[in-house]
Amino acid sequence: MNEHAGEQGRTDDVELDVVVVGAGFAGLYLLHKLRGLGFATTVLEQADDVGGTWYWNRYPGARCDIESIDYSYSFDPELQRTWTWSERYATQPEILRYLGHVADKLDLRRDIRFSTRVASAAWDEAASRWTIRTERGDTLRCRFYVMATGCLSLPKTADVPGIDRFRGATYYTGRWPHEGVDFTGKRVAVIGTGSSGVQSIPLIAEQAAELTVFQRTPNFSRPAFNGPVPREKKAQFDADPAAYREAGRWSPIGVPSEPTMIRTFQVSAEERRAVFEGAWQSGDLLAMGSTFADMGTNPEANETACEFLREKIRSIVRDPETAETLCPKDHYYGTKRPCLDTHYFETFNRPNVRLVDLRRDPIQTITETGITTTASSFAFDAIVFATGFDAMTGPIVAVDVRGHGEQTLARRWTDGPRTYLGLMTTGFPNFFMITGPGSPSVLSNMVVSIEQHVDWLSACLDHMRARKLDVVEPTPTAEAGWVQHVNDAADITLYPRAASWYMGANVPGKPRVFLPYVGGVDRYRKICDEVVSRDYLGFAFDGPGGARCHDGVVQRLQLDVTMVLEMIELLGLPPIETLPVPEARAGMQALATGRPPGPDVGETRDGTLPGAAAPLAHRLYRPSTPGPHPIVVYFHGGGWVLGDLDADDPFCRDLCVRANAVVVSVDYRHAPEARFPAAVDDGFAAVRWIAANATALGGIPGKLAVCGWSAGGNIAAVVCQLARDASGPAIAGQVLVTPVTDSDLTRPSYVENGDGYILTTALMRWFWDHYADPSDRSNPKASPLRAATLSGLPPALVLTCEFDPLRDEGTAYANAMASAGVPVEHLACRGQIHTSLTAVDVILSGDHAREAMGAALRRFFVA
Ligand code: N01
Repeated sequence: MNEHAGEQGRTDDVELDVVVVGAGFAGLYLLHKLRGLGFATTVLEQADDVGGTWYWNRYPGARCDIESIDYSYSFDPELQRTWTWSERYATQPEILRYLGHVADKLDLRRDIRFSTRVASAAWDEAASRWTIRTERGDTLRCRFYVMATGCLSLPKTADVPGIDRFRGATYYTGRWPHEGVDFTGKRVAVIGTGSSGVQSIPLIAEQAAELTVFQRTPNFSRPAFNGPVPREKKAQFDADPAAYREAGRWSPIGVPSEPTMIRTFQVSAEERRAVFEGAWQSGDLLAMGSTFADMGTNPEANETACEFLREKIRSIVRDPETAETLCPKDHYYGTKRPCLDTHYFETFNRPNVRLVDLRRDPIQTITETGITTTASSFAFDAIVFATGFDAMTGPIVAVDVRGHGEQTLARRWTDGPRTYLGLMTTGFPNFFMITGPGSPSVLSNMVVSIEQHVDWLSACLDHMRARKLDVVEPTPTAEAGWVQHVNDAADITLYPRAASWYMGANVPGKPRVFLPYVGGVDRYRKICDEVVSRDYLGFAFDGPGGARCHDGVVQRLQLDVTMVLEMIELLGLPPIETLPVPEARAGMQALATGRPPGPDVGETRDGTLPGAAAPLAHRLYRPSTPGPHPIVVYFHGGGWVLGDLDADDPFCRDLCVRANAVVVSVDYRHAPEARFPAAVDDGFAAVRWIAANATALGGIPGKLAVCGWSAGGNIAAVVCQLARDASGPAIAGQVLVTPVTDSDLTRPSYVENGDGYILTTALMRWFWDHYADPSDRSNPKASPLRAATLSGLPPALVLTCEFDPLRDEGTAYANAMASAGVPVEHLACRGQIHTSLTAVDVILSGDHAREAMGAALRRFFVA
């Protein structure tokens, strides 16, 4: 098998184009692809055969948990036609046979050096080459070095004391003996209840005399209902394999699916149960997390799924105490990798199986004869470690990789991995990773993600060759932008809350960083394609063809903002400013239906109050905490033309809860029916009346602040100036959310963001035209930035958004107030658009801004 076995310590004369490490799913396809493009490529593989993870993980019960039809290559239609999976979820031996078959069919073995482990890789700056040294003493020189080493390939060092003392047999699920293990008549311990433990425990229990499972963290698991490939799925695939594969490539997980838009609490408890039961019965790993749109982001929603799954465990496991110990309670569903099993929980009903809860009774030490916990001592003939892997970064930094200036990758990633697209890292030219940290990888069907990376990388090398470019490296700007985006995207989910291997939490001392990219395979693919179409944005090339670099950040919007913009685009709505006003108003109302309602408050009450010319409608929101409360007078957005009491209702609820204040939302008169200065005059009249009637409203006299969004922010700002000039009423503070402060539509933020982010320059012009005559627009009551002085105004929180035409005037107002001596906090919200901050439970990445508003208001009221 290993044609180089007898040639240890050789130095290759041939300069290779590419050296690939690893002959699993990734390395095999990469070799095939690069060879097809005419690149001289060698694969180095530490095992003595192909297979990667499927070579090593031979423990009983090992099988895939993405259906085999999906968990297989798509690049070769003939392979697809001629290979038939025998089961829905193929066993490890069958997957290994498949990879062996692929290697034979494509004649790959001749370019793979087996039993060859890479010891070091160093970038030779002068020659623009990598020098690879193997533990056998071989030296190879190549232009490109690719680690296709897998995300879960380096078993974690077993951090259990006394491990070397044990005189019985020890096994690691990730390094299982090829000849198999016979546990018949043996007393066996299994440590670990992740996927490997969950798959192997039922089979070990069937064989062993006694099995003791040592569980530190219970895991969510559902039955796989394995069997023949489901007829419906096969029919769907066979009908049009190419279309089926394409649907997988453009799906969030890499498996064809129809994501739901329905949120958990939009349906009744009974309906919810039925949906969860359907997911349970499906035997599909991805089904539970896809039941409702907010499973991955809303803790209360996720908890309903967790409780459903716990009830299932309680219904299967007969001993109530054991059942309770097996119920996961310290993490949300999906935040640690869930499992699919075959009779896992049933196994704990067997008389020869017992469960030790390490949270209650931790291991003190492994002894010569067994395991001693704080409460008991157990004797064993064998111990199985199903303790997992140093995931994603482990296999990469395990090799001594040195880039520019001899810097090692391990040192560069001391605080966590930094990559551009999970493909490359700065300082390490011509060094690529397949499914590296910062790519969807382990959150997806790995084979689909592998194929995408291999295709992208091969196209990149081809592009370089065609343009006589020798060296490629990501720019620091592009990498920093991507790292930021990966973290921002994770932060809107529940993932970072769990101590999982996704977070590096399973390896002592490893930095806690969320490792994969949560944006989905489809979005990620789109981003990678965009990078190419923008002349390899963020990559710097050099070579005889010249130096070239289109520097920049590919994904600057927050992930959820992008998703909302895409959804709006799908609706294909006409631009608001092309509509007659009544239609524009009706359109805005229609858009608001079906959005999340915002949090519950103690009470809402609609009424009227005196305006400048006529009574105004208002809605009062009262917190559920005992009053009286301070009062926030709120002015909705809508360019003085659109909007009503319902328009910002979820935002008012959110403000009420976060500030623990009564919020009075005032529906001022709108243009064009009532033009400038009707809206601000109404705003001031309302504030005066509310201040005078604070006690009757359940408020605390003297504790009143104003808040407004967009045109409502304009009203709030003007009201503060009018109150100052009229010597009352006293306003404790102002929260101006992306406010209109000036009528100048030529600032850079208008130029940069005037189109494509919902509030456009054209729409803003339409608003101004409806609201105020040109001659009135420089009046400080229309453009508060132009006031003679801004001193003496109440303390302010001004929020601006990066992709908002109004960004610069908001910033200017914050700066001008600060210069005039007003205490000002300015929160510039990265990656957000004009409509982000009021979109409660829709733009979750705006939560920190809403929290800042609540905190500022609470501060104003204390002062
Ligand atoms: O590893 P894991 P795995 N003392 O890290 C426990 C993929 N995979 O090999 O959670 C006591 O999930 C640890 O406890 P805790 C899949 O992506 C797929 O099972 O850290 N216990 C945990 O229970 C999977 O997620 C398949 O508190 C210790 C367990 O060991 C990933 O590989 C099959 C301990 C480790 O679970 C890893 O799965 C198998 C200690 N010192 C794997 N150290 C398929 O089905 C660790 N543990 C495709």
